[in-house]
Amino acid sequence: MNKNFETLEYSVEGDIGYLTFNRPKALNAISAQVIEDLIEFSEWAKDEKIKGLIVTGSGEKAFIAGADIKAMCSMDSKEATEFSARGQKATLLLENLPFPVIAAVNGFALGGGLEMALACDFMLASDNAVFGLPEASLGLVPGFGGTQRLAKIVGINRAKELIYTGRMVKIEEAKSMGLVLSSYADKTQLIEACVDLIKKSSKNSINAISVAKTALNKGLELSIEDGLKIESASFGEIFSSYDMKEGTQAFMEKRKPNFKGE
Ligand code: DAK
Repeated sequence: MNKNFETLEYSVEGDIGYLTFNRPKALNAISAQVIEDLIEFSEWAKDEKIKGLIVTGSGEKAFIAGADIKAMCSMDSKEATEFSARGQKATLLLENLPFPVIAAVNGFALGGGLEMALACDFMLASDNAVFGLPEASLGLVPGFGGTQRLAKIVGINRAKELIYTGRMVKIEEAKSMGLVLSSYADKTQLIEACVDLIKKSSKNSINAISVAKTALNKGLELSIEDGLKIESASFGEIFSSYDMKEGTQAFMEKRKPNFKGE
């Protein structure tokens, strides 16, 4: 089902959802309204029966050029804490949606924009993509999870270097540090690649993917012992699913499985 918000657009084609950050005049910068829209969207979208979600920014120039600097200028400490808390809630809801979520990074992904992309499962990007956490150059610190999620992907040394210097990273370097999986000549090809990836994963059980995603996301926070407990529980849970019975039965009958996502 299509659904529009003041700052976001959501549409469905086939069984793929498309979420677009839509403030092109401000290079899709994240205002308080964007955060509220994203929370409302994510709380609603968790029940969507889609096989994957592609998250992108309107236009060709920017995915998201960061938190809205003009709006942040006038915040006091209390408002900034609230803004950060709501932003963190939004990224957590996005991170835990029960289907694959791909950030299609077209152009600038800076500050809060990179933090939004980090809350997705992974990033594919266009060749003109530029990444960075320039908060320190504005006298700020990353406030939407950047100090936590970046290091888990690129390692603590590289994350510190990027946050301390605030420097911009171009696409080849972003791929070499594991921040981006692959890149494409333009936005059209980028979206096609995201669709292709979701189509490949949608041949598998969305139920199994969702359970594995929860185990992966939760496990990253835990010791190996506690993470393995989550894996065991997930493994047990999946044994009562229709898709597990169908997938294994289909293998034995030498046919393709007909998954229902339950
Ligand atoms: N906020 C507001 N407006 C922005 C913006 C932003 N982040 N980025 C761009 N814009 C606006 C520009 O002001 C301009 O608007 P007009 O002047 O036309 O009204 C329009 O978008 C087009 O931008 P430019 O004219 O600057 O375009 P250029 O091609 O020349 O440059 C650029 C593109 C992306 C290099 C440049 O716009 C730029 O440097 N933008 C700012 C990038 C940046 O520093 N991003 C990080 C923001 S800090 C926290 C929560 C969150 C955060 C921190 C703390 N807590 C509450 C604790 C996160 C912080 C950030 O994200």
